[in-house]
Parts: sequence; structure tokens; C-alpha cells
Amino acid sequence: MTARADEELAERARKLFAGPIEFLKSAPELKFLPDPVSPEIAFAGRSNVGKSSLLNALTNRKTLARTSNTPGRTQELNFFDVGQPIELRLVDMPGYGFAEAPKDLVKRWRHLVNDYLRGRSVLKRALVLVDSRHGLKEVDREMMRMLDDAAVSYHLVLTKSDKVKPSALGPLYETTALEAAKHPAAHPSIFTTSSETGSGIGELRTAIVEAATV
Ligand SMILES: Nc1nc2c(ncn2[C@@H]2O[C@H](COP(=O)(O)OP(=O)(O)OP(=O)(O)O)[C@@H](O)[C@H]2O)c(=O)[nH]1
Ligand SMILES: [Mg+2]
Repeated sequence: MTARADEELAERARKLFAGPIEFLKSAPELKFLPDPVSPEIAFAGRSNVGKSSLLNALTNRKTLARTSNTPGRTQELNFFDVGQPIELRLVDMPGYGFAEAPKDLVKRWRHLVNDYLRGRSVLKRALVLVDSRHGLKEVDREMMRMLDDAAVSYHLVLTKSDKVKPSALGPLYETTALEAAKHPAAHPSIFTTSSETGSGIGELRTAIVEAATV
């Protein structure tokens, strides 16, 4: 892409995310999914990694998605319509990998997410959020394999970058990129973000709009 086209895309993304965005619905089961009328971008990641906070930061809203210190706050697929008329849909998925999760819940989560990932033709890309303080964990690798198997392309996003020393971010990026390269559906672009400071948020907006457009 030319520098000019890049800038235009960034500007389009900025405007889109500054405009109308609305919570559409929660789907606790597959049968409650909305009609697939627009491209979708899904947010995945361990519980408490900052999925809902990232959604709020991307959309410049404080309380669009519910955030919390209690792991497992988000237990359904939550759909947010971006643009009016709608241009794309953001999907906040339930977090995985918290110790206290009852087995039944984990099973239900796995089915819901797996069915959604495999059956959704409008799903253009997923974002797999990884806490910058911890790096990739086994549960993240499981999620990555699930996406590889479903052939859904995804970006890794290193969240809460404000919580680690700037000098640690480079090595973290390198090890994460090396591992991503082994996964067929992992996109080579990895993002580093902070919902607290806004770092990396603009770049991620642009990537989302780009993924929704192709
Ligand atoms: N310092 C800092 N804190 C963050 C950031 N993003 C999220 N947090 C905090 O981390 C906690 C969890 O954030 P959520 O956005 O609710 O996490 P989640 O991934 O949606 O969690 P579940 O819905 O349980 O899966 C909250 O206390 C947030 O304030 C960040 O970029 N920087
Ligand atoms: Mg959440």
C-alpha cells in the first residue's frame, strides 16, 4: 500500500470510530447470533487481559463494554455495531483460562466460541489479546490453534503495555513474533497497546478497518 493510501485508511478509521457505535446484543447461545449483515472482528483473550477495555479505548467510550476486576465478567458474545449505516461489527468474546471457572462454563464457552468461529462467514479477523506482563500462555496457544483450525486469520495484540518497562517491550515483541510465525493463521503484524494511555490504539483501528474491507 502507498503512504498516501495508508494515511487515507487511517483517517477513515479514525472518523469511523469517532462516529456512531452501538451495542447491538448479547448472544449466550448460537441461536441468538444476529443476522450476518456486515464484516465482523472478534476479540479473544484470557479473562482480565483487557478485551472490554480495549473495545472502549478503540471506540473512545468509557462504558460501551463492561469492564471489571472480576475474571469472567463477559460470558456471552457481545456485538457492537460500528457506523451508521453499519460498516463493521466488533464482537467481545468471553475470556478463557481463569482458575475458578466451573468445568460446565468452560465447556459451554468452548462450544459457543468454536461454533461461532467455524460457522461465521462474515468473520474477517480475530484479535487475540495477550497481557504484556505475561506473554503467551498455554491457553493462548490453544486459542491460536482453534483459530488456525477454523482458518480465521488473527492478530496478536500485546495489551496493558503501560504496565511493563519500555525496555521489556522489544524482547516481548520478538518472542511473540517468533511464535506467531509458527501458526498458519497468525497475521505477521502484531500490535502493542495500552487502553490506559492510548498507545497503539490508532494503529489497531486502522488494522480493523483494513481487515473489514478486504
Ligand atoms: N493499566 C492498565 N490496565 C488495564 C488495561 N486494560 C485493562 N486494564 C484493567 O484490567 C482489568 C480487566 O479489564 P477488562 O477489560 O474487564 O478485561 P476482559 O478481558 O474484558 O475480562 P473478561 O471480560 O473477564 O474476560 C480492569 O481492571 C481494567 O481496568 C491497560 O491497558 N492498562
Ligand atoms: Mg470483558
